[in-house]
Amino acid sequence: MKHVFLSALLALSATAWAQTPAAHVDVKEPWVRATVAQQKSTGAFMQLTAKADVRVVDARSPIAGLTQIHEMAMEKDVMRMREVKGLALPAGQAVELKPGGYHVMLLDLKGQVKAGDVVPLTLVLEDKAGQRSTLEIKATARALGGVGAAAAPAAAGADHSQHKH
Ligand SMILES: [Cu+2]
Repeated sequence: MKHVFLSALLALSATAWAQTPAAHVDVKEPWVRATVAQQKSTGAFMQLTAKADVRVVDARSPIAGLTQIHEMAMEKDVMRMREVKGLALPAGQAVELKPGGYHVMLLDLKGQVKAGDVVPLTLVLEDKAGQRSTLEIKATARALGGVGAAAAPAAAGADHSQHKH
């Protein structure tokens, strides 16, 4: 009796997992780097922790014409970023998407991203069985210094023009 009950439970949880793997990924502090006028691309960053092994295989955002998963890496002494096919999220391990490392690249931006803007992001996840699901994220735009002195005055201006309605 006990054995049968356990098998049924296991079968149930396996099914639930297959249908909603996205629910098993914890997202911490999602943010997008605010842009200056005319800037055509930016990055999105966050910390992801999956309960079971999954891969981020694609990303989408309505603010970008094209969205890719990128990594920054040294290539012949030069820091470059390049597109990766996917980003593994090993079970129980926090994976950091941060400046200088992995990030979601938002290209062909449809407009300026101002500090405080809420940017919707969708991550497409794939589990070991090849089953895909989506994870909806709301990232907040942050104006950060350190991108270069030229960006600072524009970022300050963006703060002044920010109205919340
Ligand atoms: Cu990039």
